[in-house]
Amino acid sequence: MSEAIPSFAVVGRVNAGKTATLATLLEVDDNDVLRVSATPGETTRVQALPVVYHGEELVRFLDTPGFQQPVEAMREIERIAGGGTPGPPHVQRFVAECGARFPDEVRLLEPVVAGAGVLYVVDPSNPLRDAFLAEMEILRWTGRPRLALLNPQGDIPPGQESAWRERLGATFNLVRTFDAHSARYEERRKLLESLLQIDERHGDAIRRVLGKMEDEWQERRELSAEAIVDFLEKSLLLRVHEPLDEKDQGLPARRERKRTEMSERYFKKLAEIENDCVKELLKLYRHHLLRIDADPASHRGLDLATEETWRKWGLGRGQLAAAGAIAGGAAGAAFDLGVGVHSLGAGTVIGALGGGIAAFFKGGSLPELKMKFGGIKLAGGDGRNLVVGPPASPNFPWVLLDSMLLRYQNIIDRAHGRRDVEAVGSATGESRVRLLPSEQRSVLQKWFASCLKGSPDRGLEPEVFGILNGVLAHVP
Ligand SMILES: Nc1nc2c(ncn2[C@@H]2O[C@H](COP(=O)(O)OP(=O)(O)OP(=O)(O)O)[C@@H](O)[C@H]2O)c(=O)[nH]1
Ligand SMILES: [Mg+2]
Repeated sequence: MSEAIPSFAVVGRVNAGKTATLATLLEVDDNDVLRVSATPGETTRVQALPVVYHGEELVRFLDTPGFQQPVEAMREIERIAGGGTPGPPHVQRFVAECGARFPDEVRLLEPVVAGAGVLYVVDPSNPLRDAFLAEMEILRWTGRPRLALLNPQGDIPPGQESAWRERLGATFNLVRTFDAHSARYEERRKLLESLLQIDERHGDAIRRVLGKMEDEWQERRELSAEAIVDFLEKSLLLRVHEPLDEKDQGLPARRERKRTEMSERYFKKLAEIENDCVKELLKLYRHHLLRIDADPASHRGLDLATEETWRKWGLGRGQLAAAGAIAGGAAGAAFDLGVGVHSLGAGTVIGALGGGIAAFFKGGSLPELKMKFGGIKLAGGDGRNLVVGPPASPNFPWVLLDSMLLRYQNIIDRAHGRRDVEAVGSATGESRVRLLPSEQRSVLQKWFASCLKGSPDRGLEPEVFGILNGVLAHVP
């Protein structure tokens, strides 16, 4: 093992979650690279996981097989020490001589004896038995810098975590919790910082890893903001066109059929645009086991038609009005909102809005929930066309944005150490756009309106990007 590259071996009882811990820390959700499994003894050899930035290996982690016979191995090392206090030379001899009887213990101790630091993973929902105490003793005798990680896999009985902490605190340089199934960026960063605390000799390399990690995270966020701006623009510009022939004009039922078919096509395309954005986000955050779930058939991805969506996502009525989504321009309809309505002039009215808004604002606590489309527009002159465009609801762009922000949240919440397949989903979580300051909502609304009118305001785009980048930075 090269002395120049700091190495850390992840050790612990079989099934403690060693591989899952590394998978989450290093963002590997691929079982071909790191096999996480409920079968004890899954990892049978030491696997090196180099942390490489731009071709340079900065730190190396080592996944190891779990302790299988810690008590017997401890006794063997004591025997080698011949009644004296066991220490590094005795562990070294154990590694050199006892491979046949203790294949797992020898394999996991090999890299430690060769100079690696120790990350000891325990599941504190297990009672603190002799076998664990034996593991701790052996690791103490190696004399290497040691960090203990509590990775709870189930409910911890009262008092048990403090018993673990107390015991570990006596033998390890530092004790931290790292839940391999839920740790996120912040916890990953803290784990790396803990390595600095147990082994300052490798400080430079670890600080460089931390710096690179921060840069990379920022870059991903910016690329995500770009992907979301692109998604919103494409969605708001989306129109489905169909020529309108003589028969369509003569037969209302036929025309209606055509419109239904076109709106289905519209939502299918919308779901495709949405899926493309989610795909991009999954790629940026290196997830392969999250399923993309926008379903064009049910429009589940947007769910604009359900009351639930309106209650949870998008802006409230007053917020919509303040953002300028409603500008009092709908054919002089009188709105009685009980809040200040800023009449910002017809210029800011979304092009596709129709009478639906009046119903929305005059209605009770909830908007009228019927889908309203840009409507059948007869393009004048030679080419007569049916056009299906964005739903007329002024909340449409806000619900689109909210649903994507919730997906983003779900993506960055997902720990790479998990191996279950899950839908990205958007059905949980509270509205994020409602938390935006009103000036930011106005800027976004102006830009949404320009997109809906078919000519995105390029001048506003940097500001829109900046706002979204800021929003993503506040997703924990
Ligand atoms: N609920 C929960 N389960 C976990 C957690 N960490 C690991 N597991 C599960 O525990 C089992 C063992 O995880 P692994 O990471 O394979 O454990 P290991 O220590 O590498 O096991 P071996 O290689 O067999 O020694 C798997 O089914 C994991 O999904 C956790 O934080 N929470
Ligand atoms: Mg393993």
